[in-house]
Amino acid sequence: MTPDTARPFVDLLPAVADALAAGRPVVALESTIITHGMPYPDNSVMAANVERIIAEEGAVPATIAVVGGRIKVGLSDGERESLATASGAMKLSRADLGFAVAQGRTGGTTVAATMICARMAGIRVFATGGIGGVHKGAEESFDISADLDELARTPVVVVSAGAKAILDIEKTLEVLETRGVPVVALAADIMPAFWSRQSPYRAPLRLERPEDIAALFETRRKLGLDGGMLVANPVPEEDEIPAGEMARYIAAAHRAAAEQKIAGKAVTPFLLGKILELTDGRSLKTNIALVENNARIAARIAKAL
Ligand code: PSU
Ligand code: MN
Repeated sequence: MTPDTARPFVDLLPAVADALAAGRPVVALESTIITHGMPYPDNSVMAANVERIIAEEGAVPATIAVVGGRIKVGLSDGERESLATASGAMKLSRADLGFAVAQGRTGGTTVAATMICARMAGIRVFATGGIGGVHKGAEESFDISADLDELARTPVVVVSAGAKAILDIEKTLEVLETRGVPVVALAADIMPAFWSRQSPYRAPLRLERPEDIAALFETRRKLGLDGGMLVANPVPEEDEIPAGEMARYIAAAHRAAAEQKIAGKAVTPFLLGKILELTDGRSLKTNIALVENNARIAARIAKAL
């Protein structure tokens, strides 16, 4: 639950405040993908395009970030651009959100922190690229993203292209099941793998339309089942990089991370950057396409709610 004492730390963009007050659909967007997930200027172009797509679908976009200690729900064009070029922005998850607010810092919010802030504002749908999850070798490193715990506790629908394929998707699905998080593939039987339409694993649940996702969310609320839901929306065919091909780049990126002893929150940004290099920018094009595709579906779910 969000206490009322959180309100003074949150700035709602006027368009977002109006939409929420009028009960019109709003879609939250994360910002770690802007500060740590993509290089400039692609991050800036992506962030603007995703907002435009949501608006074209008839919903109001709310990109979430912490700027100078203020929790921003909805960024102006200027604020979004500053964040895209900010050096030294923090990567904020549940563990560091309060620190950034208390210390007046600036940072991109991960899936976990964006869910928390979306809930504070009363937003129920959120679009991202891929969630964090159980890293390969987690049995040694204990590296499991806080995104999974947040999905278990915070009632927000997260639309993704699955878990990033740099992760151990099988273990990620296991943890989500243990924590009681419904994982629903949209019109697919197989769990997507971020850059690729298919992973080797079946999706736990399948629904055909955004309206069905909205109905499931509402049913879970009425049943008193708390926590969020993960929607796995496969990247469009024309934009995908087949899983067999990605496997080579992912393995090479993991070798580089091990050689350079990359650990903790640096792991995900390092691997994404390495894969971008190894694919000559192709992974970035796919990443942008899948975020846009998720934004479109998230807007439709928000409209149906
Ligand atoms: N999706 C993307 N690019 C990203 C991320 C997701 O397409 O950069 C970010 C998200 O913010 C996610 C975070 O919450 O990576 C996961 O980081 P970690 O594995 O350290 O929890
Ligand atoms: Mn981690």
